[in-house]
Amino acid sequence: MSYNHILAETQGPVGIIRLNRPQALNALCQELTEEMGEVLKQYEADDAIGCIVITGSEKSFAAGADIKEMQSRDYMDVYKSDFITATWEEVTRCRKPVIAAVAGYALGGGCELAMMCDFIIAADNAKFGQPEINLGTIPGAGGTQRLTRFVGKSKAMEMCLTGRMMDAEEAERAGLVSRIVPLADLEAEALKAANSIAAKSMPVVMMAKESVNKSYEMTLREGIMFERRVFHSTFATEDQKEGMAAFAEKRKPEFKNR
Ligand code: DAK
Repeated sequence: MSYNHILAETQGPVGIIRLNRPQALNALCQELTEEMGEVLKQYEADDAIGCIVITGSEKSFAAGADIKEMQSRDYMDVYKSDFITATWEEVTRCRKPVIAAVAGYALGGGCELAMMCDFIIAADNAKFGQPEINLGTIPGAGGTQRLTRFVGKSKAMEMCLTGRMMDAEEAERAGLVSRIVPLADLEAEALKAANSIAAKSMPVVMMAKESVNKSYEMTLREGIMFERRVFHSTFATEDQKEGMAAFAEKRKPEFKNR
């Protein structure tokens, strides 16, 4: 299936979404977010897919929501239509892991989209920022909340109030990205990570993802109890039996996703 603003392809067990609006530095227009949401749902439903990668171009992951599309909308319009929220947050509904492979600009909604993914691998030319303040607005897809959780109040506040961009080195130091790779290796490294995840037991990967995400929503005591219960439940899977047997027998596990 072909789309107007993204390229979707699968490579083995990895579903790839490439944002593809080069003339607008991959600005996230409504149609692009609808296309992305549709493909994410397909990958979620496809048992052959074990991990998803969202990426952009070498110059830009995404330079934000499409400012030209947004500029003429008024309050009642965005409020009543729950402006773009419906399609934007599809990535947060994925139970399978989603990796953001970011090169170039990840600004505004682009930074927010990357932060909605499970982790970010950054090329050495990546630049992150929440420049909405320069447009007379504020982040609207989680920037004030997720960025603060990633990098702490002081840096998040500075970025949201001044619109200053962070380069890849600063983003890694601050904990926004899991690691930096040379631009030329970004796709290969993201695919390597995605293939490594896809080779594990999918239900157990989903349990691990859910458990890490709970740490954002629960107290430590509740989160640890949630983890404990999920940990116990992995012992009901065939894959836990296989994983531990394979270790004891000094062979590679063959997970059946059961
Ligand atoms: N929207 C529309 N077009 C954009 C764009 C954007 N965000 N960013 C770049 N473009 C377009 C430029 O207008 C230009 O188009 P032409 O003039 O050639 O037609 C083309 O892309 C190339 O851009 P530049 O000529 O500006 O390229 P430079 O290399 O000189 O500069 C730049 C690159 C990234 C520094 C610059 O383009 C820039 O500052 N762009 C805007 C960045 C920005 O302010 N981003 C935040 C947008 S607000 C929500 C969800 C999300 C959001 C809100 C709500 N809900 C779920 C409720 C998100 C809001 C935002 O992201």
